[in-house]
Amino acid sequence: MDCLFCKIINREIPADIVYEDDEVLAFNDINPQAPTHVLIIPKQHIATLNDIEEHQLATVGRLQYTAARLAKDYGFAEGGYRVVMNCNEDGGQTVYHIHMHLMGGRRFTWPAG
Ligand code: IU
Repeated sequence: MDCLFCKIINREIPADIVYEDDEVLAFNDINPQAPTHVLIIPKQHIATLNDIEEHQLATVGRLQYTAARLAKDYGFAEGGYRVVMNCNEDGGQTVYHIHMHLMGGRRFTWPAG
C-alpha cells in the first residue's frame, strides 16, 4: 500500500519513533509546530476519521490514551497541551492515515486557524 505512515510502521521509511506498542506508533513530526509535536497513529491503516468502524474503537481510543500518557512523560500534562485530528481537505489533512497530533511545551490559542 502506498501510504507514508504504513511505510514508517513497516520501517521502510525512517522516523524518530518515541513510543510503540501492538496497536499504535508515535513519532516526532518532521515539521514541528510546538516544542513537542508527536504524531500518534494506529498500526491498522484507516484513511480518515470518516472511515473508522465500530470494531476499531478500542484502537482509536488508544490514540487518545497514548497522547495523555506521553503528555505526562513529557511533563506538560498538568500545564496543558493540544491534540488535533484533521479530517479531509477542509480539515487540513495531508496524510491519509489517521493520526493524532500531540503538541505541547507552549501556550496555544483558540480558535485554530
Ligand atoms: P495532517 O493533519 O495530515 O496535515 O498532518 C500530517 C503531518 O505529518 C504534518 O504535521 C507533517 O509535518 C507530518 N509529516 C511527517 O511527520 N513526516 C512526513 O514524512 C510527512 C509529513 I510527508
